[in-house]
This record gives sequence, structure tokens and C-alpha cells, in this order.
Amino acid sequence: MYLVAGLGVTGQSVLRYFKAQGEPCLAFDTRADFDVTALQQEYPDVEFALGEVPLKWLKKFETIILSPGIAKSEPWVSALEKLGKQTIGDIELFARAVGAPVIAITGSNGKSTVTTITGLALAEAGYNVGVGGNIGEPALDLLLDDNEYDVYVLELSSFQLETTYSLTTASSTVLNVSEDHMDRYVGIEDYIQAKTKVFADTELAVIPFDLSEQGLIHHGDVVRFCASEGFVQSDKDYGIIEHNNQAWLGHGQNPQVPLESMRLKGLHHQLNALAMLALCRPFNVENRHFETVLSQFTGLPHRTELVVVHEDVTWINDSKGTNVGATQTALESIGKETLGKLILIAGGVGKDADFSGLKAPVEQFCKKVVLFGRDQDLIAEALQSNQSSAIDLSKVEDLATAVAIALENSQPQDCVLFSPACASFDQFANYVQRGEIFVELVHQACASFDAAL
Ligand code: UMA
Ligand code: ADP
Repeated sequence: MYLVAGLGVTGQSVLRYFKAQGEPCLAFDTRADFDVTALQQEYPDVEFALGEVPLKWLKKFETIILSPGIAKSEPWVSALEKLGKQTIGDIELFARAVGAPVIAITGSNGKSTVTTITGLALAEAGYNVGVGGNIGEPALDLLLDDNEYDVYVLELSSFQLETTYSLTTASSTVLNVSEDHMDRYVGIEDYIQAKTKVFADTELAVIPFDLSEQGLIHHGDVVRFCASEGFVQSDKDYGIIEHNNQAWLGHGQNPQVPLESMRLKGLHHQLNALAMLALCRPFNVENRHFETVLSQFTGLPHRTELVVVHEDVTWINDSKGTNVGATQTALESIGKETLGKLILIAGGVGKDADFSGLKAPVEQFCKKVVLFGRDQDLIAEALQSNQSSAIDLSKVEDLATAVAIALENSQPQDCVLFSPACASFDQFANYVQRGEIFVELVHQACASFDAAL
């Protein structure tokens, strides 16, 4: 019998999957105040427990299906493993059951974007594609769809990969590695080890140029991608090449999509597009399909998304900037295209990150930083780490005050960038709610400003 541990989005998808399979299970969540009433009604044959795993259950189950939000290092998980219980995750269940090729995408940043455009390119080429995983729709729900998918594109987090052992993929990538979730890992090496598990059984490893292959386990073919000039040397390389006096996304000397046709400009968008081209290599996708997708894709919500231009001040919502690497990318790409200066709004739950990487782009592009949320002091310390630094910084309680201060300090041609570099759960349900509230606050603030004129 299985123990479903964690009753969030993943745990509930596991319950649905087991119900469809006729597989009996027990279900548990560590949160003593979790409301299970609706689940008890939906799954009358399942026993539920909250807070701690009941002792009387210990003889009843052999395998724990651990939700990604629960660390494997939790003492109760280790104690159960010492008793001989196996720990796996939803992606392992998926891997054991899936009957079509899988493309797997992980990395610190760009996962959802690359997962989306890869799915779109395959769909454009006529494949029936199932897209899911960490991006939102749980992987197991894709197996329950009535759809007979030809190929699955999965976004996988390091947490999901930790509990996955037998996933076989047609192609897979670790897009990039920068510090994230340091509250769950002993150090960056530990985090990289979890991410690179995605290459364990892949036919095609798609590796960014700067990720060392040292210690990587893979049996299949390897290609590399990089957007720097002159990178492409062989047909194992995906990069920017010149053709007919134009820059192209290309593979070896093979031009695939003219850069000019990409709707989204900027280096990280080019990297994401190159990763997509490489990941689709095992499939029959033509250059015109890629071009259609890249010329139409305007980005996902909450990723450096334009909210409004008001009084010649641009407001950008990057609520999905949940780690230092993402906020650095946003500062650099938005900073370069802003005529005036940036006002950065950041803060939230820092996940034990080292925020010092924000200092250089903040000094280069920002006239002001407004910090809010639980770990604002840690960000402030990192930004003011030497005496000579003259960053204008305000610390406030909440996002509404941060928006008001940003409005007060903005001038024509400036840009207010909301890119928190932190998780949201100190003040919001998730990054989506945080982004929606930001957008609402910006519209309210602009309307009040107009009314006062
Ligand atoms: N929790 C408990 N006790 C439990 C179960 C959960 O306290 O028994 C807490 C966790 O510590 C966490 C929260 O509840 O704070 C959610 O955890 P969960 O494992 O129930 O998460 P799910 O609702 O199943 O959502 C997960 C992913 N979330 C995490 O990995 C934290 C979702 O990615 C994903 O979309 C979903 O599965 C479907 O696959 C979100 C995410 O933030 C977007 N992912 C992280 C990221 O991208 O950085 C990894
Ligand atoms: P993830 O799913 O890994 O969180 P997203 O595609 O949702 O990634 O993008 C999150 C944020 O990461 C974006 O707002 C953007 O600022 C940044 N980003 C996107 N692609 C890249 C990349 N290739 N390298 C670095 N940062 C990126």
C-alpha cells in the first residue's frame, strides 16, 4: 500500500490517479489545520491523517509518495526510510506508467517559458502534446486525460527530481544553474546534483555551454547551447550564426530561425529559444513551425510582463522572479531598454539566498530600491554591504506601500520593476496571487494620481 504524503496540488493528483487505478492508499498532511473535509467526501475509501503519521499505519504501507514541498530530510521521512519505507514522488509514478516519449526541462530559471514554447512548437508541427509538471498541471493528471498524447513536455523542479528514479526521456535539459532553494539544500553542489538527475536516462542531453559536464551521468547524445557570438563550432552546437548577413538561431551551420523574427528580444529569450530547438531535435518539427511560435510568443504572465505605461513611467510585473538569478536577468534586460532609471520593488521569503548578486545590476540600473516582506533586511544588508554604496533604499511593510513609494519617486522615462527575488508565501498564496495584487495596486495608484490632477 502507498502513503500519499502532502495534500496540495500534487497529493490530490496522486489521489485521483490511485482512484482511477483502483489502488488503495492512505493520505496524510503535516499541517494539523489542513481542511480535509472535501477530500474525505471525494475519497470515502481512503483513510486521512493530519500532523503526524499514525503509528498504527506503520505496518500498512511500504511506499511514500512524497509531495515536492516536503523535504526528504524531514526527520519523520528519514525515520520512515530507516524502517525500510521507500520514498518516491509523483513523477516516478508518471515515469513507471507513461507510454509515449517525454521531454524533461529543469533549471533555475526559464523552465516554464521553455516548457511552453517547446509544447507550442510540437503542437504547431502536428503532435498531440501533453504539457505539465511543476508548471502547474500535475504530470499524473495528463495520464488521466482522455487525450492520447504523442509526446509529453514536463517542467521538473529539483524537488521532483529528488524523488524520481526511472524517468526515461527523449531529450532533457538543465537550462541554467543559479542559487535557489538554499533552505532545502546543503549547498549549491547538492542542488546541482538534484537538477542533473534529469540526464540520468536521456537519449539527448541539452546542456548550456557553461554547465560543467564533470560528474554528469548520461548515456545518450549531448548537444550544447549558448548565445555568445562565435560559439557554434560543430553540429553538436546550438547558437547564433550568421546567414545572408543576418543573425539566426541555428544548429551547426544550419540556420533555423532569423533572430529578427523573435517577438521577445534579449539574451535570455534567445537562450530559451535555442534550448527549445535542441529539445525538439528528436521530433519532426520544421523551421517554419519554430518561427511561427517564436514570432507569436509574447511571454507568460508574471514574467517581466508590461502592466501599464502611465505618465511615461513603465510598470513591469515580474512576480515569477522568485530567486536572485531571475531578478538579475530582469534588471539587466529591462535596465538596458529603459531610457531613464529603474525603481526595483523586491522582497518576501529569501530561501537562505545570497543576495549580493543583486548589488552590481542594482547599482548600474536603479535609482531606488523599495523592499517589503519577511527577508527585506537580508536584501538591504547585501545591497549596502560596503560603506561607499549609495543605493537609495526604503523598507516598508507591504506591497501597497511599496507601490505608493515607487509612484512618488518615479519620473518620465523611468521603469518600476516588481521582481521580488523571493518566494511569496509570507504574504501571498503564491507568485500568481502576488502578481495579480501588484497589477491591481498599480492600476489603483495610477487612477488616484489621475483623479488628483
Ligand atoms: N506542505 C506542508 N505539509 C504537507 C504538504 C505541503 O507543509 O504535508 C507545504 C509545503 O511545505 C509547501 C506547500 O505546502 O510550502 C506546498 O507544497 P506541496 O508539495 O503540496 O506543493 P503542491 O501544491 O503539490 O505544488 C507542487 C509545486 N510546489 C512546490 O514544489 C513547492 C508546484 O510548483 C507545482 O506547480 C505543483 O506541485 C504541480 O506539479 C510551484 C513552485 O513554487 C509553482 N515550485 C517551486 C519552484 O518553481 O521554484 C519548486
Ligand atoms: P521558471 O519556471 O524556471 O521559474 P520562468 O520561465 O517562469 O522560469 O521565468 C521566471 C523568470 O526567470 C522570468 O521572469 C525571467 O526574468 C527569468 N528568466 C527566464 N528565462 C531565463 C533564462 N534563460 N535565464 C535566466 N533568467 C531567465
